[in-house]
Amino acid sequence: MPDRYDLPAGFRWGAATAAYQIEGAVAEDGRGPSVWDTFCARPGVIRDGHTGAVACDHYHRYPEDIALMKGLGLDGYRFSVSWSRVLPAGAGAVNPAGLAFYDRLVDALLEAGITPLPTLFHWDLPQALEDHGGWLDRDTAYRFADYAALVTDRLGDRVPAWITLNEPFVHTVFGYALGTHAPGRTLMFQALPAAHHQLLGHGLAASILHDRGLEVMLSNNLTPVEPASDSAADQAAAEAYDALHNRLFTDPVLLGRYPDLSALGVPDDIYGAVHDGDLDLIHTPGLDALGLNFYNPTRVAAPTTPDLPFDLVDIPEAPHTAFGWPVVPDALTRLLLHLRDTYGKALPPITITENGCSVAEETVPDQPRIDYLAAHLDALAQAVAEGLDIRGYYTWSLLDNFEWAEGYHQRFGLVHVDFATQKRTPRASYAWYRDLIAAQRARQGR
Ligand code: IFM
Repeated sequence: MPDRYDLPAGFRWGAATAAYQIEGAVAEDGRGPSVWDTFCARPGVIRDGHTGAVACDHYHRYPEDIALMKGLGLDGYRFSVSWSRVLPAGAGAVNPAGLAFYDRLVDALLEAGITPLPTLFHWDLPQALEDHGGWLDRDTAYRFADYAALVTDRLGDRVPAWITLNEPFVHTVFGYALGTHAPGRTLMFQALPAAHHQLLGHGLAASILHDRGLEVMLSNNLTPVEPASDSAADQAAAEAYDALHNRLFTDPVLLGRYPDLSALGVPDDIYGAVHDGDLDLIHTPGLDALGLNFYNPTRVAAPTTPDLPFDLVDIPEAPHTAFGWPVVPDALTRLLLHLRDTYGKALPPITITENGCSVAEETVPDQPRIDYLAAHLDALAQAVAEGLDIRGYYTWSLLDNFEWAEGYHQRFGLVHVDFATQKRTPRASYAWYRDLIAAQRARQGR
């Protein structure tokens, strides 16, 4: 039984999901459409034409899913709130049935002894706001703050900590630059105002939450960037990619400034999106913890075409997950130490808000996932041993779920879901994680 991690007292063990990936019930009880409903209806954009219309039917089956969490012995559960379930048009009229669902969910979690950790935005923007420009429109940041106020008015008495945004890098790049995710825009670097407006929305919401005595986190998908060689050209390409993937989303929040984006050809004011005072609004509220979603490092070489200032290349010597992502656990330690070296005293405590892998096996045996999780926890423990303040670990994901453009093909769950019958079957990794949590508790005498 694994009991070897030396982690701080109070370290929280959790699992994570997101609304569009598990809830289903997309047209029920007054929910309005989100960009993902619209995008999934476009032919050819999602593998095998899958959609999140039913997903894990968690909207109806949440008591069973909470029983699974209780069986794991989780301290915390990270889920996201569907903006268009509570505000069907993104702003204006509130849907009481939508708020009531999250009320029931939070109460049931607390009843099970599990602390809810909600994310306010995990990519499912109300379609009505997208119709006005989505995150390219500055006004969306203000609508996000209103939505944050509404949801925390209702749940803030029972939910102490909140994540504002999930992975604004991925949402901006896949959703607005490349068009492989909703809303399917292909603006390349002209997409970056969407990044700024998400960060502005974060800052505005963070102030409101702090005024209410709530803790605020932001979950970034960060990757250690390694140049393919020590040639000056590969190193310059790696720096350009690091600015885009990592620093663009972390520097404004922790340091109050954007990194130099000139290698990407992006002007300092991000095509006029950055107004006077915006960086203060983003930076001043501060973060109570940085949420870190970690999957893999990225190797970068000098560009081979004029389209981009970098090429992303494989890491052939590493094993790969079913998704084709390289498995390099010690890159997590390197990333954590790099964050400390880069941000120093400006770095808040860290919570790992996602980490996990998809495996090829459809059903219960999932040894590759156990190996992946164990090696990444070793890497995390190593960073703790070197002085990093890490407060918790939420694995992605509790359940197999709708994996965006991959549909139901990439299975990340500790629990297998048969999408035809909705039967849940805990995998070997479920038992492994349960035993790990129990052993850690015993080790810490709680
Ligand atoms: O499923 C996603 C999640 O929505 C965001 N982070 C990465 C996961 C795996 O791709």
